[in-house]
Amino acid sequence: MTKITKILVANRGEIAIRVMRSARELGILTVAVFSEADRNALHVRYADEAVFIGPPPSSESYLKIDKIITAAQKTGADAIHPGYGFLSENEDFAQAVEDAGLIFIGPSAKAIELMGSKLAAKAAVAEFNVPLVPGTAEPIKEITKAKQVARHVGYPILIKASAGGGGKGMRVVENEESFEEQMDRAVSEATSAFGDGSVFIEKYITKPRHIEFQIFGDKHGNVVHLFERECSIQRRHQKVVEEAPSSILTEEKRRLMGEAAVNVGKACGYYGAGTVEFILDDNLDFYFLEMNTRLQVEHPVTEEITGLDLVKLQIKIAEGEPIPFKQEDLKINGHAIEIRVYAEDPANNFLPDIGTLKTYKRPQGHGIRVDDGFEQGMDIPFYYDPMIAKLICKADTREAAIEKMKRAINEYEITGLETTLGFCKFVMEHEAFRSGNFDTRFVENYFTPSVLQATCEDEAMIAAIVVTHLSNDKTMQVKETAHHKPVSQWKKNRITR
Ligand code: MV4
Repeated sequence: MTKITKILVANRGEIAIRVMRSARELGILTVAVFSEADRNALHVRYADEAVFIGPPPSSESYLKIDKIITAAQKTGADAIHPGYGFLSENEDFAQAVEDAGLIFIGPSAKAIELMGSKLAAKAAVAEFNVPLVPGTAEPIKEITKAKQVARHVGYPILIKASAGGGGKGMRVVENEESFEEQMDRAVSEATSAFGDGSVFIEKYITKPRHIEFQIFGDKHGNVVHLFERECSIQRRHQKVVEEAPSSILTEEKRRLMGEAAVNVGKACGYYGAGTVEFILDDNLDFYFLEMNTRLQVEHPVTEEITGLDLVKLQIKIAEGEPIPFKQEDLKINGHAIEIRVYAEDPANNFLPDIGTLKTYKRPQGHGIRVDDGFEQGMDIPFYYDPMIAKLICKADTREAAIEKMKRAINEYEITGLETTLGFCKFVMEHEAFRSGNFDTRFVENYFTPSVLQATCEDEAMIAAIVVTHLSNDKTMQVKETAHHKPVSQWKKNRITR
């Protein structure tokens, strides 16, 4: 057992702050790293110490392994937490941290490497009775043999890059005639994108639901799961809404999937926090897809329904402590939903709309949590992911959590840039979401920018009506904006106070 006394957080924004908060509660000192673009960032101010690591592009700062390790050594940190993104799933980084005599707060470099190869991952878990999508378990070498497999599992099939993941390097093949052409493309794409042209085929599940299980392993061989997160509401592989628990799992299905998730962890000798991704077909049969070897953006919904602090758990495990509870001690408490608030314009193909947070007021009250890294007046830097915040609502039931989320969205005030708040409100109000009857095609099936315009016009109309009945300064501003720019200002001057 090694007590950690000082953690360097190799990340920025909300996740850096999230990690530092838990460290501080454990009496552990914190070190931030920052690029030129983040001199005034909140994670820098929050930390006990901060080290400058280079120019704004992440390739010259947050992705520089030696600069980060040097910063840890210089400040006397004894552990590094990678957050998510950046170096969090880089086995060379994990190894370099350990080689420098520091503790990597995450899994072993070996586990990261194994799960980074989709084929190696499938091979490893197959021996542990984890259901896999029908297809090939080895890289495709011969086209005739591959065609045989495809014919056997049935078209449409999906060609995936072994080194891909998160939807990168996938190709749907509708019939045998286009097989060869698509295969050639997939191989050359995988070669240029990942430096590894290995591809494999799977039956294409056409309307999958994406359900992932949070697992934790310790350094003593114990693995548990912390139930599931439903992440089917996504847009181009970017999650928009996540919730726990999933409304379609029965107790029995949850038990079976949880067991499979634990087996995935056991298959790779996993320790730390990990996420096992499954897809479910319309029979609700589930298949292992891949494993993410990091703490995920959406971890707060799991924290809300289990009452556990996942970052503290990560730190304890990194120190060598055994998991402090048994699987059967865990139970789901209530329902939690997270939405991601991005500085993107849903009316304009979700183009990043970076700029200054002219007004920034968070919603408050019982069951509402906001994880963010900004304050009013700050700029959203252009160099990084444009996520402004995660808004998490927790209540006794799914219905109550949805209603709470609607209130929270209405009370969130952000001006100066466009955000995905209105888009998330659209999801919360949609019948398919409310009924629980949706799959990963929700956004493409139901969303067009015109659904926002409708909301906007309604609000402009309501604004105009309110203004005719009231005449204080505040509502006068609403009137002006609503009248001059009714379309693009739809969420900037909400009057639902
Ligand atoms: C699939 C699939 C259908 N059939 N595999 C996308 C992300 C990557 N983790 C795997 N993905 C998929 N794999 C088979 N055999 C559909 C997807 C998929 C998807 C999966 C989860 C969440 C959203 C998705 C959106 C499009 C496609």
